[in-house]
Amino acid sequence: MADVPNIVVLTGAGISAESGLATFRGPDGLWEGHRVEEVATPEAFVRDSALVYAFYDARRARADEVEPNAAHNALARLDAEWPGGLLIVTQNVDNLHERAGTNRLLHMHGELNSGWCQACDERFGWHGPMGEESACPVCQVAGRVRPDIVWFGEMPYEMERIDEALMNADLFVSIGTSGAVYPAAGFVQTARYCGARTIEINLEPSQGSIFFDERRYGPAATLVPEWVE
Ligand code: BJW
Repeated sequence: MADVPNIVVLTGAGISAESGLATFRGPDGLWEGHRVEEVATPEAFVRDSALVYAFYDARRARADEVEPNAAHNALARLDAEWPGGLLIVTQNVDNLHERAGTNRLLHMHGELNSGWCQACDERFGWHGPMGEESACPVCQVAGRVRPDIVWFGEMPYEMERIDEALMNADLFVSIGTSGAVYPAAGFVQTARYCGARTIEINLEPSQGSIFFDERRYGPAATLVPEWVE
């Protein structure tokens, strides 16, 4: 299979927009008047944990109400049928890629349906609300469970695996992300430097649009199936 190209796909909030999940930086990108940079930090969690729990409770509940769209489904088809290397790296914390059937997937910014105990350092599946009173299902300690989400200033997950895939990629495709948040915003440059062809699929040019060899602008649920076919 050495001559089958290796593909890395990066997805962001824009791929879930047509499922009904809000993006972060668009006109509807505020949550009760707060910018994501104000709630998605370890400092915000120390300062006002109730606010941060409420932010993720609302998003966890909303994510359960929506369905994968044609873009998630097309990537799941690609995953099932592509004979070469493929890694889908999502910045999204919803589970729409896996609900569409994608297996070769990494959640670099964590998952809404996961909790992380600060007492015993274990991670575990989490459904329903989380709060100050929540007890860890592993060590039973209460009050030390936080959303398993990568906040600003924290190290995104699986960076070694992602870097390796980017270095071996022949094609890098970025879908539905503004290119405002690092290190994900820099993946296009790494992949390009290592010889990959680069494609951007987004509603509008991202902050790193100049680094893409090919740019397709419009809704992901239309453009991603077109690209996959
Ligand atoms: C559509 C559409 C449709 C709409 N169809 N498209 C280097 C330079 C400068 C700063 C830094 C740097 N390195 C690190 C930093 C600091 C910081 C950072 O990047 N700050 C910036 C604000 C400048 N980064 C970090 O702190 C990260 N950690 C880190 O860097 O650790 C050290 C390290 C060093 C070296 C190597 C590795 C690590 C951690 C970042 C954590 C981000 N966390 C969040 C919140 C948590 C998750 C959650 O609650 O959901 O993750 S922030 C938020 O932004 C969320 C997202 O995953 C992330 C990206 O947003 P995304 O997905 O791009 O959404 P939007 O809304 O911005 O864009 C949507 C796009 O879709 C738009 O363009 C629309 O047009 C489009 N669209 N509808 C197609 N239908």
